[in-house]
Amino acid sequence: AIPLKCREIWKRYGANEFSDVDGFESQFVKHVETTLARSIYNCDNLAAYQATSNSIRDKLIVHWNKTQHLHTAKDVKRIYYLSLEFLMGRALDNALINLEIRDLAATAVDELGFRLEDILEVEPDAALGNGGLGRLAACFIDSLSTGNYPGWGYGLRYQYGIFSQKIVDGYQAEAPDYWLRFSNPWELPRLEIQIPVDFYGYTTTVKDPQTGKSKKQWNGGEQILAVAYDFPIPGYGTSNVNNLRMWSSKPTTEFDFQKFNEGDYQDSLAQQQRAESITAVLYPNDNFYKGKELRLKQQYFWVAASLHDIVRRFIKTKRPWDQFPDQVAIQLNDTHPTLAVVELQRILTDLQGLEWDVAWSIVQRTFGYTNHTVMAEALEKWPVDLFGTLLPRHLEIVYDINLAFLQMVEKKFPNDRGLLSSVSVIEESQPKNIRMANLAIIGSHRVNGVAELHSQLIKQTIFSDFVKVYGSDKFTNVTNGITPRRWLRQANPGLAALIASKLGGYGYLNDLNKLKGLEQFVEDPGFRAEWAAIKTANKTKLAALIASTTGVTVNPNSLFDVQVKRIHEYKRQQLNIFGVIWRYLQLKATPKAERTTKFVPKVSIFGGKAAPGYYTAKTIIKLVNSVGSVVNSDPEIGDLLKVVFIPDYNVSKAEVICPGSDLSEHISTAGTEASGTSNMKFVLNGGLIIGTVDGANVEITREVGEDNIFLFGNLAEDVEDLRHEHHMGRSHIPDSLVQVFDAISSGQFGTPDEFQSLLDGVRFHGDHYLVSDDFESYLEAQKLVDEEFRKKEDWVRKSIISVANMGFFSSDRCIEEYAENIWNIEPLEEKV
Ligand code: GLG
Repeated sequence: AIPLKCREIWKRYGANEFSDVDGFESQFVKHVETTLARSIYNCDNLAAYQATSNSIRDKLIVHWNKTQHLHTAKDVKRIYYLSLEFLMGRALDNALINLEIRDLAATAVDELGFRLEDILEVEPDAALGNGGLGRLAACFIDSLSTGNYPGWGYGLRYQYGIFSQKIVDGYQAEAPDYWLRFSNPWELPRLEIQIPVDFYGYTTTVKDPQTGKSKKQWNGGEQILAVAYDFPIPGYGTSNVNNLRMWSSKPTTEFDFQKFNEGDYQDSLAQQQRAESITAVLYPNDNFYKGKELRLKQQYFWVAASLHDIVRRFIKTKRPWDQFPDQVAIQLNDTHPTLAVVELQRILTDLQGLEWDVAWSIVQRTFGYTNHTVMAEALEKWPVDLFGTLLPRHLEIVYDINLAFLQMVEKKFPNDRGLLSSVSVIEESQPKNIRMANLAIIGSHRVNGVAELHSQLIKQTIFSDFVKVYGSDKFTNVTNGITPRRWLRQANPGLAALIASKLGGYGYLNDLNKLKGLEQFVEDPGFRAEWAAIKTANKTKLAALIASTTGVTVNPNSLFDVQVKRIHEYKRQQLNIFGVIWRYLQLKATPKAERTTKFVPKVSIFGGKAAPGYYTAKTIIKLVNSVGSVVNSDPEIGDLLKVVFIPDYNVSKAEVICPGSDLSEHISTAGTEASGTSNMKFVLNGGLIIGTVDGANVEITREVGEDNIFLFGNLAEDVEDLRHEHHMGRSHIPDSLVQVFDAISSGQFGTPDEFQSLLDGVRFHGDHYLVSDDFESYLEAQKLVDEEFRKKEDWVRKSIISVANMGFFSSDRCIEEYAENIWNIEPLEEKV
């Protein structure tokens, strides 16, 4: 500690954060001249972005320090959110908004000779996630800070985020996303925090010198260091700043000296590269599991480092182990961090010497598990051999956990072999697998789904046998949400400002139910006109994005119909594009004079990445682009229909796309989309939805009212029967869809061979996603959309009423529910 007599000076100079334009300017110039070693003569937009970010970051760090100090001093319970993905997007604009200094910064950079918009555009997306699951984690940590909850995120600092998508001749091509090309002002490298993580090796039994009892010990084979990088997470309307800690892998020794001395220079570096490869790249699969060893290595590396950190922090409090769950809550974002259950049990028994049962009770009280999908192909299962080679001691512990669990089940349900084999952590297959979801359920005190329907479905389908074992109280629901700071205020400043002008300021941004107050203005024509004008301005902005990324000019007066999300058969972009083809065929078949009275001019907008190895998804992208090139160049059609695929859909593009939609499509086969979160983003920005009765669409309908959403399609409860019908060969393909298929097969949209498998999936291979069953109903709903869109004033009314009723979908509400029902943590606000 610093001697008392020296502390005066510390106090005098400590924590001088700026609070006005002058203060910001002086920080900015200082950073340009010293941090960046540039000057007034060579300060470009990149340097201006970095100087701005560094200035803001300094401010955040001051608050970060205070918040962390407060939490430690008050010795409060913390929530640790473990997620292999944090799809953060850009940080600067968000920080300016949360700190409520956006106007100040805009003025200052303007006085310094820059435009804030240009500076913001320089920042690369932090794209450390695939889709909804990763973006949910990002919204949640924003809400944790905003709600003053003591909480940290733990993730991996991938050097390469999700690939960037190029469209070449209509096909997806992948390019690496090296987002750290320029130094990243939003991370604080904590190079002094280096946690050794072991892999491989073997286990032995040793005598504990203290107790004389024998115990298991893991002798690791390979050791790698986890280095901490901290990302301060500001809250809105609070000075609370939480931490997102991301681990980066590093070799224990820079290189192998012995090999070097023996003249083997190349090989001496091999180990270093091996170590660094662990956090090199994010796996680009969404809702799909692929059992790669490096992925398991990533998972253990991250979990071991994070738990080591959490346990170290707990030990400093000098509390007895039994109080661990009173101080620590850990949420497992999907099964990816399930090894944490095993690792904590190992730490408590092997390293801390606790009895098995005492340790296990601590483990169970600590963890909660969130399930994000019911689809079989997404559930993680690790082959026992691979697992045991990489983590020999953990495999033993998994077997012991499973044994104790199965004994409990056997006692409760004697002789129920079927039950035992379905709930067992070990799948008795060839080869044997470890079912991570089963382990996560057994190791947690609460399991939640992410929307009402989904949480019901997991109880009735994949986890029904666990309901039998534990009762249904262990299972709960927390419907997903989104942060209105990024998804309204940042993405749609015009609409956010209009709302603020009616609701008495921006207070609604962290009390989103206040939006309800907008309903009273629905019948105010002036208000509706302003509302509509903002939508048009946002569509104009989206049209500019479309022009610059696809070269296609679209008319902002057309109906903008958007489907942007990962490309996946269950999300049914194929249903959408088949519908577009149908529309095109209908247009062509209608006499010219009647076309404009029969059809609303429309732009069909697609976007989204396909996993690099997902052939069918890539075929869908190609079909969209092929249809686009035919339709867009058809002189007969003109503005009546345009079809575009916006390449490289990511968070910052979503911020332009969501505010610019009239209609967005959330049309998954009922029962397959756990929640969806972009549905919420679109409605919050005044767009309407066409959708199936699936995921959070159900609750959006409940909130905004049935008149304000276009629902269609079969219900989840009927899906199984329909699939059965298909398998019995009793498929019926409606005539409309036959016509679409014929058009494709005739070569109207390019070489039909490429699309054959897509059509055959529907015609001959069981139509697993029920495209044929829902097609007519989809066309009906689209027809209704056209009719409603013509009634301009009514459409605006629907838009306003919908936004007014979106309060429920704030991620602040989610975090409150988690805090109360699962984590048992309280907010704590730093008083300034
Ligand atoms: C999953 C699901 C989405 C869900 C998201 C967040 O597929 O339906 O909204 O998690 O819970 N992999 C995902 O994106």
